[in-house]
Amino acid sequence: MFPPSMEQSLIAILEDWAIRNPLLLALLLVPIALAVVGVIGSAWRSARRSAAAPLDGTAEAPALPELDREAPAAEAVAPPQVARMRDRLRLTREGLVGRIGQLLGGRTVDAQLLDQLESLLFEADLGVQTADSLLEKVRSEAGGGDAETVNAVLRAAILEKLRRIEPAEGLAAQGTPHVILVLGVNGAGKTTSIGKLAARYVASGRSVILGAGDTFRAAASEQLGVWGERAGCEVIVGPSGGDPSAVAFDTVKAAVAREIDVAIIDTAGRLQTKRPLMEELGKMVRVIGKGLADAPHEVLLVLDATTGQNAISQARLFTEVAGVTGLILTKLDGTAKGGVLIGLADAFGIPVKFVGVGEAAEDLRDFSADEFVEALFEDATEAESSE
Ligand SMILES: Nc1nc2c(ncn2[C@@H]2O[C@H](COP(=O)(O)OP(=O)(O)O)[C@@H](O)[C@H]2O)c(=O)[nH]1
Ligand SMILES: [Mg+2]
Repeated sequence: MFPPSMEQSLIAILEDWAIRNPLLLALLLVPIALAVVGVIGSAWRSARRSAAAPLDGTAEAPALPELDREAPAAEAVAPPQVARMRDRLRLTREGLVGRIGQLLGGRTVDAQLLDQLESLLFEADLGVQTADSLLEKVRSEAGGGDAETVNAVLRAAILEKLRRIEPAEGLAAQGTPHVILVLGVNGAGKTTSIGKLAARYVASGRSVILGAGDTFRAAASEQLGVWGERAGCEVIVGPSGGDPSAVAFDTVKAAVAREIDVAIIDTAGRLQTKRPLMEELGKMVRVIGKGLADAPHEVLLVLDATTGQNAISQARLFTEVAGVTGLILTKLDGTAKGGVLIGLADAFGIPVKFVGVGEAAEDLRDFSADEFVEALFEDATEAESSE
C-alpha cells in the first residue's frame, strides 16, 4: 500500500502514540473486542438453530418467556363444564359479581353501600325491575351483613329467578316432524344457531331438514346451505326475494313426506319497528299450521346478549306478534351484558332453551340455571375443588 520506508515510519508513529496514550488505546480496543465476540456468538447460535430445524417447516417456535409458556399448557387440558362456562362468561362475571365484590370489600351493608349497590345493579343490564327486586332482597336479608352474606343472598335470588326459565327439555322432538320456527332481528345469530341446532339434532340421531326462510338476502340461503352441508341435512331454498311463507310451507311438507324428525325454518332479520314485516311472521305461523296441524311446535326467538336492554324490548315486540315459546340468547361469550338473561327471566318468564357461548357447533348449550349461576359466582379455586 505504502512504500516500505513510509510504512515503517507510520508504524513507528503509531507505536510512539500508543506508548504515550495507553488509556486511550485500551478504550479503543475494548469496543472492538466486544463487537467481535458478539458477531461470533450470534453466528454460532444461528448455525445451531438451522441444524436443529427440520426442513418441512415444523420447526419448533422459539422458546417463549416462562410466563407465556405456561398459558397454553393450562389451555391444553379440556376445561370441565363449569370451568368452561366460567371462562366464556368471564366478562359478565367481572362486570357483575366482580364489581360487587370490589364494592363490598371488607364493608358491611349500610344505607350508603345499598345506594352504591343500586347504581351498580342498574349498570349491569339487568333492567330496572330486576335490579330493584335484587336490591330489596339484599336490604331485607343481608342488612348489616358482610360481602359473603350479600353474595349468598344475590346468588340465591338470581338462581331462583333463572330456575323459572329453565326449559323442560333440551332437544325437543314432539311432532313428526317437530317444526321449529326461528325469529329475531338481523345479526342476532339466527342462522348460526340453526346450524348448531341442526348439528346437535343430527348428533343425537335425529334426521333434520332446514328451510331457508330468509329470502331477502341470497347470502343468507348460502350461509344456511353451508351449515346444512356441515350437519349433513337437506336445505329447502326458495327463489330469491320470494315469499318466505312458501319456503316454510314447502319445508314442512317435505319433512312430512320424507318422515324427517325435525324441521327448522330460518327467517329474515326483522327490525321490531317495521310493523308489516312483523305481521308477516304471523302469516308464516299460520301457513306452517296449514302444512301440518299443531306446527310450529316451537317458535324460538334469538336475542343477542351484546345488545343488553335492547334485547328486552325486542323480546317484548316479538312476543306480541308471534307466540314465542322459547329464547336463544347468543354471544354471551363476548359481552359483559349477560345479566340481561336475568332481566329476560323476570320480564317474560319464557324458557331460555339455549345459550350461545361461542362460534363452534358445540357452543350452543342447553341453558342450565345452576350452571349459569355457578359460572358467575364460584371463584376458580372453589370450582376446581368441587370438580
Ligand atoms: N361469539 C359468538 N358469535 C356468535 C354467536 N352466535 C352467532 N354469532 C355470530 O354472529 C354473527 C351473526 O350471526 P347470524 O347467524 O348470521 O345472524 P342472523 O342474521 O340472525 O342470521 C355471525 O358472525 C355469527 O358467527 C355466539 O354465540 N357467540
Ligand atoms: Mg341469517
